[in-house]
Amino acid sequence: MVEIPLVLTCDRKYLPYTTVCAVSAVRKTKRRILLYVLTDESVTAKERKAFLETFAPFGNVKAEIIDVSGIAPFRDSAFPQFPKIVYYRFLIPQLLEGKNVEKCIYLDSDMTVLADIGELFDTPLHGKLLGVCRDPVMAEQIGKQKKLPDGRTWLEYVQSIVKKPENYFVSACLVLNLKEIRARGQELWKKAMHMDGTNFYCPDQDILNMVFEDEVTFLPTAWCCSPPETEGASVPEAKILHVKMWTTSLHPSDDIWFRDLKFTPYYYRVRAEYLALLFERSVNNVLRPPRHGAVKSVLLFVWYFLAALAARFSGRQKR
Ligand SMILES: [Mn+2]
Repeated sequence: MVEIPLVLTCDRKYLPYTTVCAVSAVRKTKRRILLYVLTDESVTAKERKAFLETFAPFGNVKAEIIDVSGIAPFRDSAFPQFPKIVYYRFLIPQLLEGKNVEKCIYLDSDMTVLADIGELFDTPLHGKLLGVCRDPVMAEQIGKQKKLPDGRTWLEYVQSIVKKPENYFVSACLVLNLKEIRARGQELWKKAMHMDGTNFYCPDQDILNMVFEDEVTFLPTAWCCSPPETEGASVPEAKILHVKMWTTSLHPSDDIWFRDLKFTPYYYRVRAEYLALLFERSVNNVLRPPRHGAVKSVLLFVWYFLAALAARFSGRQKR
């Protein structure tokens, strides 16, 4: 197959970030991408139009929005970082059924594609239902012997999900073998769809691990890299980054993400929100010394911030 079906999911809040993720894939991939975005009633008609128009200048993509409102029976998780959209990926086999698609890539919206996803798409799946990457974040948490709020270690938790904790995979980057899922994976898929993720720490991811543990083939971890936030911690071999770049201030790779953002209608909005976030964090850091009250701290901060801006724009201080 020459064309590469790529599926993303979002609601209104995630739409700008989903758009950046899609743009990053389109810009780095030579072959034509069939882009399917699964979304719900929260995204307005105007926003849908703007989304589709974003991809018009690119010659190698055909974008389509698939509305899942009404067919998505999912509930928000107990944890606010997991809204119900995390389950929309479970709808992919059903929604692509009539589209003659034998295989597709699914990516989380908080990803940035750095390499041609044709290579990911062509990786052999050896008859398994899913291509996945081992979860580097979970491995790190297990290594640090971090504990969960319920007192269990992460290792104990993962052992309650899968037989082999070292094979626990991340659900952010999946290659779905739709042909094989249709042929013999329907029951497993139905099982996953109807499981209640409310009490899992990583709802959709834990469910996929539980159900498909014996039905995955492992892809190189370069396709799902979660570099630490510390400065200088870029991952040179990374082909896809998995970082919420819009909340991760001064990440070494944020310039890559902002470059892709420029191709979307959200550039100024997201840039402004990012600056406000940096400002808030800086103010909070200023407020830390106990000798100053909040008002004095903010005034001092604003004073020095304006002075620094003036110095930069007058050319007296360039980095
Ligand atoms: Mn993610």
